[in-house]
Amino acid sequence: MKILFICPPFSEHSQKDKGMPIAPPVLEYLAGLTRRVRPDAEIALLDAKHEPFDPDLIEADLVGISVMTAQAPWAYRAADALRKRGIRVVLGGIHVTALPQEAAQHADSLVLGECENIWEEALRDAESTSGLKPIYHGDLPALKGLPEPVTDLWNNRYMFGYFQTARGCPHRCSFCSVHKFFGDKIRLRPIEEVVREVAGSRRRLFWCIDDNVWGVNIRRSIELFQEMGRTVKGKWWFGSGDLRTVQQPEGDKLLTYARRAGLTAVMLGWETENLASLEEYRATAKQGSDRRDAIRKIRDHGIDVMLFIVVGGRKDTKKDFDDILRLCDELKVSAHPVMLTPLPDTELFEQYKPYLIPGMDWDMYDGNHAVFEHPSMSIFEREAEFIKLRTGIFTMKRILGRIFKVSLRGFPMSHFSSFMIQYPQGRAFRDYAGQWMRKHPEFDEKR
Ligand code: B12
Ligand code: SF4
Repeated sequence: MKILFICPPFSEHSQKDKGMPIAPPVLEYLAGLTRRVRPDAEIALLDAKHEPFDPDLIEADLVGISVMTAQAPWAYRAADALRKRGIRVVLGGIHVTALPQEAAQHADSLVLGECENIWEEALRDAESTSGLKPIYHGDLPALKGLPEPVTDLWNNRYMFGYFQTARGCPHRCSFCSVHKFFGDKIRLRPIEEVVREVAGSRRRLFWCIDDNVWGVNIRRSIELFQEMGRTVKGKWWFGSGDLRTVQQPEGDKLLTYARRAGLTAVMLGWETENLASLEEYRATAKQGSDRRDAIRKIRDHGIDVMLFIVVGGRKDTKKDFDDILRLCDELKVSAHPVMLTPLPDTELFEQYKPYLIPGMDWDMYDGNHAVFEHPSMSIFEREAEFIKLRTGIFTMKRILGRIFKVSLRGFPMSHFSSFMIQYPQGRAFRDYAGQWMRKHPEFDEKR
């Protein structure tokens, strides 16, 4: 059986520039899982962000498309075109799981939730006379013995691969899909399996896609980092963590071993400077009591920091956009701001339902757009502030200023990684900002 897995591109309203050179984890993982359950299958991968997609040229018995919300319109169009040619399409991923009735109109079959325990059955059905079932319900599998990603099927050269050590999150941030989809209890991969996978990979640079490389169980994080430091040599990675954990008494120990394990940069959910918004998003618990000090501490250990930020909520004003740039300058850190986006099947979606702007397709839910009414700011005002903030964060002067703030304990890889994370994001966003400004000639950058 010939199976093609596709990762849709960013939405048509997002940046055209490709950003960081990261191989889509989900495709490498699905290839690994498929090789395990159907070793005879012929597998191909298509990252439509980097490669052209022409449905008329696709030759496959089965196409699997992974769908995040912002990718849904592209995925549905692709699926419709492939099915018109008689190619069967399976849709899976977070958006499909949140809105199965919508997705079902564009697929022969849906895979809802995590697919480890049902993918073999779906492939068997695809070849049997009874055929694919309309829906396969995945569960929350134990993470022992997961297949390893397949990295040799690409036409492209990606600088960064990925690894994952856990799924699920006990926090309940209202804008986030993770605790709903992966559950609110953390499931852990055995440390020896993670270490074997990373050590054996032909790649040297990785993104650890865990939502909390630390932030749930400090003892487990320390053990993982100790083992990685002992066993994995000449490999470096970045990941996401929280601010609270490093403020605990064992914070220094955690950071020491994290750097020895190859951690060069960490993305932290600061979210906002507006305390009313922080409470509204239920994101206070993970902040700790002195988050500015937490940042200094991490950087003193030679690990670079990028803040995850949400702007444009209904409790935010123009000041909250300005405060983020001030914060970046004060702490000399970079930030990845997104517009607050009520994604389907999150608590925020229910809360903001009355304010959602009708007629906006899901590709507008990409974190760059204002998709709900605001008490005092128009759509244009919010998007203009967002453009100013995001382009302001990534000027070359600011990028370089930040790199020199990372302690020499992390030299040279943390400094190299700081550049490799910041520069492509800045370039991609400038490209997007250029498109946005052409559509909005009334925009005045200096205002
Ligand atoms: C890696 C990642 C990215 C990467 C790469 C994504 C990619 N396409 O591969 C990049 C940086 C590009 C990215 C971008 C964004 N991301 Co992102 N990202 C992630 C992250 C950290 C890991 C996802 C992952 O690769 N997991 C590993 C794979 C193996 O697992 P998986 O995808 O969950 O798939 C499992 C099942 O879902 C199923 N499955 C999935 N697809 C399919 C398909 C088939 C056919 C089958 C059979 C099964 C199947 O099988 C897998 C194993 O069980 C998640 C957080 C998380 N914890 O999941 C957020 C996450 C997916 N991202 C999210 C968001 C919001 C975004 C952005 C909009 C954020 C932004 N504004 O910058 C952009 C999207 C931009 C766009 N316009 O498309 C949300 C998605 C919510 C939603 N409803 O869509 C998540 C969940 C984060 C969150 N906190 O809510 N992201
Ligand atoms: S934003 Fe991060 S900490 Fe909050 S629920 Fe999502 S994954 Fe957990």
